[in-house]
Amino acid sequence: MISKKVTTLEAFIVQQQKKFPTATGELSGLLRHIVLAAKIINREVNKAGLVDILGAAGTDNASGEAVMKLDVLADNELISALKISGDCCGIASEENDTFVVFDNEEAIDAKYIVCFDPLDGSSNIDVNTSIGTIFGIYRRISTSGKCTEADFLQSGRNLVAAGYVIYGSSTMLVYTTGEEVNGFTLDPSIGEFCLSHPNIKTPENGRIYSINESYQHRFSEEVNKYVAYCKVEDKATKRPYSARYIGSMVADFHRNLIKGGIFMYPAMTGYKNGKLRLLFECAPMAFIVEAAGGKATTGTKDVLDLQPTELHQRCPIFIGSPKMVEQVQFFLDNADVAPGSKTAAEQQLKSAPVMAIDG
Ligand code: AHM
Ligand code: MG
Repeated sequence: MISKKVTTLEAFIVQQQKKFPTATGELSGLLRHIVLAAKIINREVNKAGLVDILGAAGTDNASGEAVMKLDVLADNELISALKISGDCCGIASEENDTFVVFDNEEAIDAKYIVCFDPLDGSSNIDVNTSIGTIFGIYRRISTSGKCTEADFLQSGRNLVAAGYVIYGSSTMLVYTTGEEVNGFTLDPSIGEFCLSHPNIKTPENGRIYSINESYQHRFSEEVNKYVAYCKVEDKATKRPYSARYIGSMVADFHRNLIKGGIFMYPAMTGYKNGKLRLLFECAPMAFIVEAAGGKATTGTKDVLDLQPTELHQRCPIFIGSPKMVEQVQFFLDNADVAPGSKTAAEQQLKSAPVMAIDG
């Protein structure tokens, strides 16, 4: 029995659309189809533990059906859902070398394109760790007909909407059109995403830093100094911070968004632009974090201001609570502060901006 008011995602989308009397419903239609694909991906992710019983990827399962790798399956589900939506003229995805044009009659002139990472962190599937789908929606630049590469090479500032789905202890969709960020939790018993985290604001400051520290010897001195700073004992700023790194960006980002923290994937030797992709991972997450009051920088500019020149472009990223991003920027901009040994880090603290910790 329903004992309190529940807002389903569907009802929420309708409410939002009513706020814009000139809205055509195309964006709402797109979101509905992304959500449909997400529910199917969720179902398959939940079954992943059975793969050992049913057969490994690339082989046949007990019923003789080919078992598809989950990231390929997720990619296919999103592509077909978006293609039939009729509201999207093409997509670019981390799984495909080039963009995919939808030239079916109902889609060819549609005004939106979507960039996505269908299953981020998919190396974690085997060990039951949270993974996610990340998406960003842009208005096309060309006016009609088949979409072109230029439609995809847009800076994050042009995003119309972005979101992610996290397949975790529960499945959640978090999305924004640039104003509020709202979170919806999937109730599997009714198959509906229900509003559970309205108007998410990320804490101004936090006590969590997320970075793959095993690459320390490849990071710049400035990045290492910030990491050293995070570990220094200091009551006033509630350090040391806690290190938390799952290796699944959606999961690390989601935790930090809610609790306050910073996620970093910097440039390093061998990866001059880091590992993560601008169009499929960094720009959508930057759009979400800014709408939630946070910040995202490459170290030299806001992630959202970076103009892509190729679909699979990577970029360094420092993203999360605004005061923490400002703090890492301080270290990145001041190469002359002493390196991060404990004594030197204590010296840096004197010259670093003073931070108020919110809890
Ligand atoms: P993927 O898109 O191939 O899954 O890779 C992206 C993932 C992110 O989710 C995560 O933050 C990062 O790779 C982890 O990389 P690393 O193992 O180098 O720390
Ligand atoms: Mg990825």
